[in-house]
Amino acid sequence: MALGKSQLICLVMITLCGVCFGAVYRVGDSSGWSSRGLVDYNEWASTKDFHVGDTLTFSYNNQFHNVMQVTNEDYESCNPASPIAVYASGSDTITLERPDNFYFLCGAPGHCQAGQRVEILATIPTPDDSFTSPSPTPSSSPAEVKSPSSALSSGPALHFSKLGLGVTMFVLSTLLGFVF
Ligand SMILES: [Cu+2]
Repeated sequence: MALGKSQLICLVMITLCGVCFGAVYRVGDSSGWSSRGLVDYNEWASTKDFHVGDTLTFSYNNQFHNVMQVTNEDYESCNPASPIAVYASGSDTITLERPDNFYFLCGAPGHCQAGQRVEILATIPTPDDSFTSPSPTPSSSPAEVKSPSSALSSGPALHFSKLGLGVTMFVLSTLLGFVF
């Protein structure tokens, strides 16, 4: 084996980086974040499989709407008075940083009641789950090109997480073989 230990560690880091790239979800897809009843956001969410590291993008006109992360209780009662976090840029990207239930609503009067709220359950990704994730956005592709797994497959990006994990396991076991 021509590779030194440091090179192997490097490989592991690069591979782990690839695994950490999450999917990006635009809330409501083309309708964005709206109170017009165009989207049932919880129905939208139920068709997705959210994982830690994924990001949500809320797109909306910030003259009329905002995004508040709230507690379960405030979500159920549409209470915007004590949010955990408030976003109001009109294009907010929120990363799901831990496995948990996340609750979002629009704080404008009446909007939450009209259905502008969503509950997101983020789980820890498993290799099998990554097959159902949508492709990462183009911006995450360059890192993929540098990854060791790209030599193994020119397939769609959505297979990358699984490949990355597999390669990581392989490299880790090789590393362990060197050490012990
Ligand atoms: Cu609103």
